[in-house]
Amino acid sequence: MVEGVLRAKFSGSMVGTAVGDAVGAGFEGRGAADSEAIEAAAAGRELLAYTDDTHMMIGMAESLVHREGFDGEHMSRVFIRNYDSEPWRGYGPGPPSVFRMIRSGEPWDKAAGKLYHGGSYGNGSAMRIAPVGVFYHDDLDMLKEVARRSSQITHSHELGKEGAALQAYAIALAINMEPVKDFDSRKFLAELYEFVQQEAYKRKLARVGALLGEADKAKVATDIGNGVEAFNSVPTAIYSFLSHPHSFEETVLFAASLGGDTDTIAAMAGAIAGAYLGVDSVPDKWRSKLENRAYIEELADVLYDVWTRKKRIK
Ligand code: RVK
Ligand code: MG
Ligand code: MG
Repeated sequence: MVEGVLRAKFSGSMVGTAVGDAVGAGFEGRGAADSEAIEAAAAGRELLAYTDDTHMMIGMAESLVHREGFDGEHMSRVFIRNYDSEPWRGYGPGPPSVFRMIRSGEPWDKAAGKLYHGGSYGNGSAMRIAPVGVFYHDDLDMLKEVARRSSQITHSHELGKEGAALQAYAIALAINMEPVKDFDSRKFLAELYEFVQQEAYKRKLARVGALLGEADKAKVATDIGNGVEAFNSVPTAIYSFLSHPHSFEETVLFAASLGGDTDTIAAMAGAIAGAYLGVDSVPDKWRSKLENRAYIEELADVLYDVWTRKKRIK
């Protein structure tokens, strides 16, 4: 792939997460909305501020850059440092409890297992996964391993880990494809279906296939899910992309209008769309107002440079 195209895809996935998060924020916990209402709300805001989804994605990228790859202990420290400086980003209940345990001496890969029963299956480890999806796009075994290990820091339930791995895999597939007119949604979906092992995800991805071509938002939300659990939101983000593969804007507006966990579903849908279409597909009306845009774009660029350097050494 041409250098500039791949660089734009790295940036597209990270900026796509942040823009999706910011556009979807403010509509959480409600029922389905009109895309026009989501668009009008974004247009009315001076700044598109992001939430914990993007804040944690930034932490993932900072750690990958600093360690030139995955280091769980380091990544957990970066999460804690970032959380301590901006705890008001709207974190779910799980991660701050894990951070407290790690701060008190619990090992980074053991703390999360003490939450809920057998760890969290919230979507918190999938929503932040874009940097892993792009950095390991050319090594899918490592991608799966690192997605699961990074999830282990805060979301150690098998369904949490598989949700993070599935979202990373979707991003990697999208990165590895040139955008084409006749994008084959069913082929993309079939690859994801082969990748997952848990029955919960097989079932949800089968629903994604059954509903492709349906415009009924309420049915999508009920059948595939719009909740905070990874299995009720990662497949929904995938559906949002697969039903609008040619448009970042339509993908994000659809995802954000499904109700429920709108910021996170739109963040994950935006991550896949941005990885496929590149950062220039993100409408300027949103990109120009994104909070910390310059920093996020710079981070994506540096992550790309680290990836290039490591590839040359290999
Ligand atoms: C506020 C039962 C479980 C569970 C288990 C449920 C931000 C719990 C972001 C829990 C995202 C919730 C979101 C979230 C990300 C998880 N048994 N219930 N084993 N595991 N749950 O606490 O980082 O918005 O109801 O790990 O995944 O925008 O409270 O947080 O929307 O899932 O939070 O899981 O949240 P947590 P998170
Ligand atoms: Mg959030
Ligand atoms: Mg959310």
